[in-house]
Amino acid sequence: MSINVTVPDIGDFEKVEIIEILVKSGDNIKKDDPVVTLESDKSSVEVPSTHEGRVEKVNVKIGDKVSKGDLLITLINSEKTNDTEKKLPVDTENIIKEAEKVKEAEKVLVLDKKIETKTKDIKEDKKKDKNEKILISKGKDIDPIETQEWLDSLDAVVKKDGTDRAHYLLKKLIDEAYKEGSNQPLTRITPYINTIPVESEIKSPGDQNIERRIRSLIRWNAAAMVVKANKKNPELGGHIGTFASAATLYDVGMNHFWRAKNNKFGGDLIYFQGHSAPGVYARAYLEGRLTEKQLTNFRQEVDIGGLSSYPHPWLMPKFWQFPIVSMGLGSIMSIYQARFTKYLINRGLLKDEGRKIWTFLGDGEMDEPESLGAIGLASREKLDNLIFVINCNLQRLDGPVRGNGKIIQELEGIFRGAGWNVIKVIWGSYWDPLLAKDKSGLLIRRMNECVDGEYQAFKAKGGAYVRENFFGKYPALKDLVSTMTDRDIWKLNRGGHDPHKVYAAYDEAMKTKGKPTVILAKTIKGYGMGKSGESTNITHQQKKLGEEALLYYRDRFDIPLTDKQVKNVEFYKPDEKSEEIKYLKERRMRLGGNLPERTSYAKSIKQPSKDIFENMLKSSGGREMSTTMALVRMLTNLLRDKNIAPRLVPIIPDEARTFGMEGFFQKIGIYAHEGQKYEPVDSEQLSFYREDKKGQVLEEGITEAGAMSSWIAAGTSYTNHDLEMIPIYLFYSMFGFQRVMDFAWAAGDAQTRGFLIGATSGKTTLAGEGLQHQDGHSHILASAIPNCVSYDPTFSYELAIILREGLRRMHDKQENVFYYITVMNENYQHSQIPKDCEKGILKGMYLFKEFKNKGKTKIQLLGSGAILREVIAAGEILSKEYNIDSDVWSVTSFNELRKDGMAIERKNLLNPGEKPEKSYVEKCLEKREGPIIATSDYMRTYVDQIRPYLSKPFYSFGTDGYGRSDGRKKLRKFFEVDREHIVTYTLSALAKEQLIPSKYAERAMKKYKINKDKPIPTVL
Ligand SMILES: Cc1ncc(C[n+]2csc(CCOP(=O)(O)OP(=O)(O)O)c2C)c(N)n1
Ligand SMILES: [Mg+2]
Repeated sequence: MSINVTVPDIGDFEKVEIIEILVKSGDNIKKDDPVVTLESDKSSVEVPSTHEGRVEKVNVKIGDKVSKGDLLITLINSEKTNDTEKKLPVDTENIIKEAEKVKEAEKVLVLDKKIETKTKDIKEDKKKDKNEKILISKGKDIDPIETQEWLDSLDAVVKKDGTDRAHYLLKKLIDEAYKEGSNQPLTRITPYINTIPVESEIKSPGDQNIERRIRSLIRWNAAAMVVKANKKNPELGGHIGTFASAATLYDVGMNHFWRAKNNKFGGDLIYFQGHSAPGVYARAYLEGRLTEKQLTNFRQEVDIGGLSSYPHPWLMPKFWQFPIVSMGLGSIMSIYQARFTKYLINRGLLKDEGRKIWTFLGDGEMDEPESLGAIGLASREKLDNLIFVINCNLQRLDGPVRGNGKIIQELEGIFRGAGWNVIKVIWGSYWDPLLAKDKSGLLIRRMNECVDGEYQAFKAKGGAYVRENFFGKYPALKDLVSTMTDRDIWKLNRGGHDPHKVYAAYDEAMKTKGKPTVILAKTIKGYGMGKSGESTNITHQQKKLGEEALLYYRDRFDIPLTDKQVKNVEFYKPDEKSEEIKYLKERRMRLGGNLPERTSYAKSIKQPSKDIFENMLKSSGGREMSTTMALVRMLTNLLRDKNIAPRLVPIIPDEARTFGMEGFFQKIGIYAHEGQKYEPVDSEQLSFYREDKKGQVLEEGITEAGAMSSWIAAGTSYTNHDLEMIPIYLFYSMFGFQRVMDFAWAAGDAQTRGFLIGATSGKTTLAGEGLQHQDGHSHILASAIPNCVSYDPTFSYELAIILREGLRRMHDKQENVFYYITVMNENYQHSQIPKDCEKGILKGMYLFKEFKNKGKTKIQLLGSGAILREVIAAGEILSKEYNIDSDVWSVTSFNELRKDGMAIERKNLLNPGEKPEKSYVEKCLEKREGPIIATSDYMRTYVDQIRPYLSKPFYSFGTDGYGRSDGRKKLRKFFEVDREHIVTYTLSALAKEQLIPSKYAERAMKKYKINKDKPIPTVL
């Protein structure tokens, strides 16, 4: 049977051009195989076959314009309809359905009846109640006996049916009360006590004595490292107080939970809080991974063998994995890391081994918008592979995080409201007997009413102060601790310093399904530092401990060092055969190896065959298109390559349609961990919004920070998952680096590999949108990142060469660079690749055209990106109307030219006796005649970068100043980068160089109506 494959619904488009035919008659094709590619001026999409079969006839040719319903090909059907096999006979199916319906109806009936009688009873009771209404004064218990009855009932339910049942009943009661018009109680916050009750705590299997000794040694060495460095040179800085507060939180993880990467397991990923790095080094020292010399050289990295201040993979590439010392980045980056891990699993690229992502954050850090900005995504996507540990030492750098409130309660409310599993670890085991004894609830009440400013003071001022000011408020509480000494009171510990409580919390977090977990651990900043900074406002900055303080610290943690050794600030490492070292190593061995450790066993990706890019090197003929469209076409082609296709990760923050990428929705699907639960409104159309569990596109919504975090996760997958991926993140170029520069910097540090695409770039090229949208500086920002390679191409062949090289360098040769490429939305024709320009395209410039009119005067015209075409047009005018010859250079990257110039200049200066080498830009231009006029659609600084490496007169033009909305022509005139201004300024520059009389420039100004009195655009 012959089947027609026609043009499907393609939305509002009519008469769309066929640019590729992907099948020929005789081909055997499958359902969904692409048949043709259609391209409108906005997007390019492949049309998939609706059936499987052999192509009988192709009814269209390249260049044809088609609309919905037009015949594309005919197929001879070879589809096996196994529907009959799968389907049950209709009668059987109906019988089953009927039976099921009856069953369901019965169930509902029984339930209904139960509910009916119950609600009737309740309603009647309530009516009664309402009549005998008692006036309730707010907050006071007007009937304690009744309250106790309710509490007893609850207690009975918990005992008989468990907490889940109690929770269910409470929820039912609340819902019922809501229906009756009562105010909803605030349920987001629980009392200021531990979430896990003592009786439910899972006990640590560890040897607590040894673990305490190990922890003490780590504490000592971490503090000694900072003190030693600052003794040597007070400039070096460092932090003691932060790790001192977090030591137990890390130790329990290291001894019992965090599994390393090895040949059997992918490894948990741990985001260590940046400024607790000394503690991480101190443990690695005991493990024998770092030497004493390295510890001595903490924060002295310039000579080989030092340790970096914070986690910087760039500086310690075999050790650190995640650069998160810039506050706030750790939270969002790890959320997207957890999401990307699930993405790889759902796409079938990674085995689900139950790996976890653990993120350590400061309580002060939670004020950063990036810290909380993505927590909704984590619960929405059910990231149960994610565990946050927020070290709530109640302090940040200057003072308390919430002196007048309680940060733990505030964070509990926020995270619980966002759908996270919240585990509060507030009080240590010494509090358990007191809480058990306190039948009146007064202790919890006191705990609830104290604010963090007070809690901070309690720990700074000692046991007697706590007795008076905490317990002393209520006589009954004072009595509760009457048999305890001040020292006993002082010993009442906080949850985050109690390994039992921490263990129980971690254990529960590991078991939690269906949602992410946050552990809010209450600790003391500068724990153990005594007068020199335990829980004081200066703790964060404390980096020099005097002799007395060091001796106190030694005694506090029982470090076996003599006074003399303490005064010398010596490190302490027990013998390899000691119990401590054996225990520590054995724990890590059981957990698969060392942490943190950065490795990569990713295989490089086989590069696509040349023909994938071949089409892009040809002239577009009469066809006009934008470089954005050219890029989308290239990506479409890459998706046909079996090696590249599965590894591509297109990332878009809600601009797929702007960039003409909606064809990807249908082709590779949008990643959605729950698939698509609804019939999309545009399901009839070819490019419908198709969500899929195996979807490939990361459609992030409007979050550049989130999209960037995804890009970093994908671009470091080669080390975190041993799987090389190719992330390509397209953004509005103005909302790229400008919005997420700190992430881009961290991406460089993390050695992220992938493409960033600044779409709709150029200040005069994105017409209409105006001041906040028109980008004239993203390349300047890109140039600040040392391992970012950036390009501003004009023609599709340039883009193809750059993209191909990027793939080769990053994903085949596995170089640690990333690419920033700008593309435009201006449609124009693209010429065929000129001969021998590939090297120049990659180095940053090549000779595009020579205007040889045998004129006497000559000029070098340099242009880039969107403005190159204006420069070419100016060359033509100069040649035709003024008899001035020119060489026109396409500068694909002023940034790359600068890098080369800088390196060569430095080399020459370091070798003054030798013949100087020439930079690439100098080599290109030295033998060429005439001054240089260079123009781009970016601020002049971009172009000026090559000025130092040239010995000829040099004039730069660009788009300095705020953008504004208008058409491209007017904008280019306004910023003086249109062909008329380039001609005029060229004539003027030639006059200045005494090469032609000034009258030509004056005449041109009149001719082109250039107003000399118009102020420079930077002030407009
Ligand atoms: C974006 C950013 N701003 C400022 C800093 C400087 N800084 C380092 S630590 C710190 C205080 C951190 O307090 P908190 O998050 O509570 O961590 P703690 O040290 O108390 O564990 C500040 C302001 C930074 N690292 N990053
Ligand atoms: Mg803090």
